[in-house]
Amino acid sequence: MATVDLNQKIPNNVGLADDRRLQRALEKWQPEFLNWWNELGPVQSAANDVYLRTAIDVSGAGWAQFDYVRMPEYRWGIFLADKEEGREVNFGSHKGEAAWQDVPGEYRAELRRLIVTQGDTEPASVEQQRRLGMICPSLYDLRSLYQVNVEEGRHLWAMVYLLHAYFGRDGREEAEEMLQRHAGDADKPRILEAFNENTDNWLSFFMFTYFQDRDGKFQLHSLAESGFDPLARTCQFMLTEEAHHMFVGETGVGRVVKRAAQMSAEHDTLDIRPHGGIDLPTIQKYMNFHFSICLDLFGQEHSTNGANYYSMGLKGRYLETKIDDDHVLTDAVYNVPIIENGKVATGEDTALLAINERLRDDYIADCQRGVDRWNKSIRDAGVDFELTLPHKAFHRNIGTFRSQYASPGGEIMEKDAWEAKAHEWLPTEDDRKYVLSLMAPVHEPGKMANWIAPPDRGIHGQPIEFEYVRLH
Ligand code: BYC
Ligand code: FE
Ligand code: FE
Repeated sequence: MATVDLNQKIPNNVGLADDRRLQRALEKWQPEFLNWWNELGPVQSAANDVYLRTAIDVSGAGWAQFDYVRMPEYRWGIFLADKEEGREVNFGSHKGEAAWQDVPGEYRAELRRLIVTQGDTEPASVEQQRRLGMICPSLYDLRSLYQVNVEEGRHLWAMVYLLHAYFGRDGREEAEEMLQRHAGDADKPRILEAFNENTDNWLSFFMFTYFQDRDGKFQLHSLAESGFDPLARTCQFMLTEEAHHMFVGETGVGRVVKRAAQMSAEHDTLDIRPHGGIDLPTIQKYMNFHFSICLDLFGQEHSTNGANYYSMGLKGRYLETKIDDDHVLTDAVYNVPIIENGKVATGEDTALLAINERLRDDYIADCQRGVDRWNKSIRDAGVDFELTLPHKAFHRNIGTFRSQYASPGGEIMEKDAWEAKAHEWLPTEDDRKYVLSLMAPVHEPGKMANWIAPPDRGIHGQPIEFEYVRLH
């Protein structure tokens, strides 16, 4: 069950060959996916040989095979974590019932919406990152970008499989639409705001994989708790791939920070632009931007959708089964931010209605850990600067703080005063131009662009100077 035959037309561990209808439907979608990949995936990449890992097994160690692959020939497939016998719905009003192997009819619309929203982000991120390969800071980084891209493509397959297998005709229609909405498209944008943003430089890419893929981690964890077993199982396996995306983000930002700190120490100034570095204050601004748009991805603080998804048993909390409470939350409360007398204060909501906020809080705590590590490397270089996550009220477009003007410290301000300060807090046109001006491709194996430190080690035991991508 666990091992996957990569020679099948659609590699899978779901017994696709035994379900001819489903197999035919997915084989019809496959060329549409490839067309999309060729048109809107990584530009000018089709002929490159890329040292990629491909999933061959879903059970723990040894799930990956590493080899040179041309991306259009990547074995995108359908992999579900192994079934856990006797699994139950672990939360909500159906707690204790056997986990559902089919879609519960009364929750069909909600479940479809969750799967569609999750699925939509996957191709969106590939579209957002499609031009980055042209300006890679090293072959090592180019390979990381491509690895992330093919896996996001596979994550789309994961959701499309669920739509095809469990939602009949409207599932197939949703699968088509996944390839029709596009990141940043004026008429048919992607569903969630952050997936329409421009990601045209590598500092943004690393921030994206640190902060935005981490939203993926938390959302996938919540869906991995689902009482709808096929969704839970597919998300469990997606999480193993997700870990690498966040590694790319954490080490990527970490290497830019390390180089900035080195240059700052060497020249005894934070202003390292004359030396071709990305200065720490600019890194802080990019962090403010990416973190704040990602906080929006958790939805409103007070959400009946969130409460319903939970009570229906469709979407749980982070590490639901490890939490010590009744998992029904009829009487529980949760602290939520409110605005009182022009200040951010702490209010109380029912735990059910505050499900989104709780996940956002779990996410923030997880984000902070990498920031602490980056700060250690700044201190180690002997530089007096500290990166800080902005307050959750800062630069928000969903929920309580929408249409508010809060500083990164969390002070609510007048619009004019905020706007006069915004250039200190968010990347300006000039900052963006400067960062973009540094983005020139580096193609010599082992060589790094000047603004980024080399990684500590290579991929899969290979040296850093390994030819991770053979360009053609
Ligand atoms: N943008 O009740 P609320 C990943 C809408 S990332 C635009 O708070 P809910 C990945 C909302 O739809 C993980 N609209 O919303 C990362 C609702 O609309 P209606 C992606 C937004 O439903 C990197 C209204 O506002 N997975 O995998 O509780 C690379 C009321 O809001 C936004 C998921 O998101 C927004 N940010 O929460 C590749 C999991 N936020 O009903 C991949 C599935 C809210 O008024 N999705 N709205 O028309 C969900 O669980 C929920 O849809 C959300 C939103 C948590 C996103
Ligand atoms: Fe993903
Ligand atoms: Fe990801």
